[in-house]
Amino acid sequence: MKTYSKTEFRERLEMKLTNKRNTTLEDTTDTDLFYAICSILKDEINQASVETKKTNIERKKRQINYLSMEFLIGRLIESNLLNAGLLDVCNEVLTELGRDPKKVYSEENDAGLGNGGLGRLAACFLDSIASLGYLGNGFGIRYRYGLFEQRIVNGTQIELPDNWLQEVYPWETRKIDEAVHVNFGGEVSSEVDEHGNFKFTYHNQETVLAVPYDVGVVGYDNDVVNQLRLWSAELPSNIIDHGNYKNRLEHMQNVERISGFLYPDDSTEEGRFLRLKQQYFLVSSTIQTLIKQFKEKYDLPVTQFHEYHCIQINDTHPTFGIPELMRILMDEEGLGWDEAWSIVTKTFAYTNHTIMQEALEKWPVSQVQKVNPRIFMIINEINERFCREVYEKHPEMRDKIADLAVISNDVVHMSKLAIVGSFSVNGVAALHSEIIKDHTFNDFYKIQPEKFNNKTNGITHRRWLMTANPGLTHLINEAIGDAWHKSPQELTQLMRYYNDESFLNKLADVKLENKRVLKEVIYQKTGIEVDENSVFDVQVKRLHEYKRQLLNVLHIIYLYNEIKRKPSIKIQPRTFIFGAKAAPSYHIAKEIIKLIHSVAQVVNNDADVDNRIKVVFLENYNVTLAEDIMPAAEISEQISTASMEASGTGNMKMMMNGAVTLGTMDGANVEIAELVGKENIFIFGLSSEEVINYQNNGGYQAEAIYQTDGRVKGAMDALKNEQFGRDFAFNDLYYHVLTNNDPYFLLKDFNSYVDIHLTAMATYQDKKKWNQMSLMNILKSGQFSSDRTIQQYATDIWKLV
Ligand code: 26Y
Repeated sequence: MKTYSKTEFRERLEMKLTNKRNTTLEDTTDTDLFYAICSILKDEINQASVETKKTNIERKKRQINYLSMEFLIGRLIESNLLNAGLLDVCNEVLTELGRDPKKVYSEENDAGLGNGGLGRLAACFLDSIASLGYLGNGFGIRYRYGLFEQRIVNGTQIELPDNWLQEVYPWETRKIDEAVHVNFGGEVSSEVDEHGNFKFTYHNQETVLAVPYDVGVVGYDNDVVNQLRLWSAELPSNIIDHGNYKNRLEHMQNVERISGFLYPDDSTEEGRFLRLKQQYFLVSSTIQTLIKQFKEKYDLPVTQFHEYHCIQINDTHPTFGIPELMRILMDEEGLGWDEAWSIVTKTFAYTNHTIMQEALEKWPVSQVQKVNPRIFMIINEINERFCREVYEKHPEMRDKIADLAVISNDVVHMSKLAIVGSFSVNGVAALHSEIIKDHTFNDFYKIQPEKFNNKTNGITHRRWLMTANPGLTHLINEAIGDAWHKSPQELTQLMRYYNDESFLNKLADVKLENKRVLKEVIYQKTGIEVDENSVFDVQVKRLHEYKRQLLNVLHIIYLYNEIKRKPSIKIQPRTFIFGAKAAPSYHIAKEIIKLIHSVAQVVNNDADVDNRIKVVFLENYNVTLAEDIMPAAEISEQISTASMEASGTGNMKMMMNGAVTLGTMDGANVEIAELVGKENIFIFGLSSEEVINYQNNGGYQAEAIYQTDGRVKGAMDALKNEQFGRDFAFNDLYYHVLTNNDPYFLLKDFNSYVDIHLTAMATYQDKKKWNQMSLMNILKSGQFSSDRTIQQYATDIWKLV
């Protein structure tokens, strides 16, 4: 991409301000500046994108298509500037103009088209695919409203619509000429043609227009621009509503609802059905497009499709892609079942992100039929053929067929369909991939072991270190140069500074500065004044019982009661920082948010505490807020019940920014521990094996621990008495834990959690030692760059190299 001197950039900015915003440098607003910068960038991106597409067609290489119901991309301005090589010059020009670059960039709304980890992972992957120069595009939905905006009113979560498209979204290009029709519902009839083959025709279907909006995905310093294609649902203009405008308006609104909302949960029947329609909408529009482009651009028979296309499905949400590709190959391209199936099963690869039974997608047959009857027929056929194959080829598994079946008890099991139709099934961390093989999908592993593999997650170090933490980036560049920008594993070069006190002090200075920035954010958002010299202990992630925010709170309650018991007690001052959205209908999760606020209210204002502990809840945790939080974190709380967090990626973000993990041996924590060594991480609690053993034997005796352990009882009783809320406000939480026999092992792990905090705080007293731990975490974090992850996907699964 073009490089600009400061003068050139400034001239270009002036030109854009005049032409696009009808204003001048002298009296411009931050909004004008933001859109003018976007316009400069967009010119560069479009240019490079045209080149990338051209070379791709010429090279005729295999392409990866990443299908995901979620892309949590956040803001793009800084990341695009960085990758295009324009971040420094833009920052300098803005600063010389007396503008604060951060303020200008904050004009961009977060694109919150995702719930959490899985959506953010998809965004990091796109950045790495482009930065490594691979041919790969993302496909998702352009939700009119993204993940809800969280407001806290009197300690209670309120959900507001996320109106992210209120202003023009500068990065997208509407491509109406590439719109496709997606058909829902109706009936199917079949006839036998002259060759004795079945021909299927569809009637009375509802046709929806899928309009693509393309967002360029800029590779780092390599002139590559891939695409993220987001589909939007519209009413086709040729549909006639018999001149009844009221009907037409209703019809239009109904259709547009398909891409109306990102679903934060699936609590209502209507919501669930719409979600299912969204899934089919995504895969049908995408796969139709891939086939069409393949035929137009490559001039090859469709039987070679899999040689040029691989489709990675991000969890089971895009699994209907499997029957949809079958449908197109058979009903539209005229292939027979076996030929079509052979192509499909060489095209699809499935990533699993959870082993929690309640999160594995299952859809009633009646609903799948309603979404698209032909798709259901194909799923049914896939199931019958698969069951027959197991019966014939694996006699030892005959009594397991009911468990393996894709359809059982009138329910379609999406993960089973995904496994049967894919050539690869991967977990997202080593431990998780083992659990999948040994437990979750053990029966499938027994008959198709070759499909199963692991790809440990990663995060893009460009966003999570280079743009989020310029202070640390600068320090690292000074120390080891900038080879790590393209080869993040080079961060290990920092080992040279392990005993260098002056470097370690500089590292501590950078952290302190980042804590000051976060302190200001906290003050602006909550009015709470925190001490930048206290330890910043951070737990930010979606709110879920298995993630155990409640364990964190119980510990804070314990600390508070210790102080109350003995006000002169010596404790390391600490700031406990939370950020978490709860699914709108998840009652217990919302109660935990309330509890955090009530505890904060009491602790932060108690004179006995004397500011030694502060509790802060930052509302509306999202990608942008995370960019302020990660660089300031010192303790990274990763305390899920062992075996339940597939990987976690916040753990990697904080590690890369020099925080030390305090966590269980779960998800990717296990690999973090292995890399940094047991001395540079604080591990506590049951192992995943222990948890699974207890689960298989009906759990452990929670009540007994509660009755006999004073520390546990003290913390739990605080929920029942009125210490943190009038009218027994947290009775629900108290009884929820005890009457369900504590399924997340809060009480079982409580003591070892309290103890590991003591160890961590004792360690913190030795500043040099702490800085060394922090450095060790940073220098080993290159392993968790998504560049490493994508390299592995590209080599082992996608076969792009
Ligand atoms: C079916 C629907 C309601 C649904 C929607 C979203 C189900 C699940 C999800 C999202 C799951 C998710 O974000 N999982 C997380 O994926 C991360 C990336 O692999 C992991 O790091 C993390 O452990 C896992 O919980």
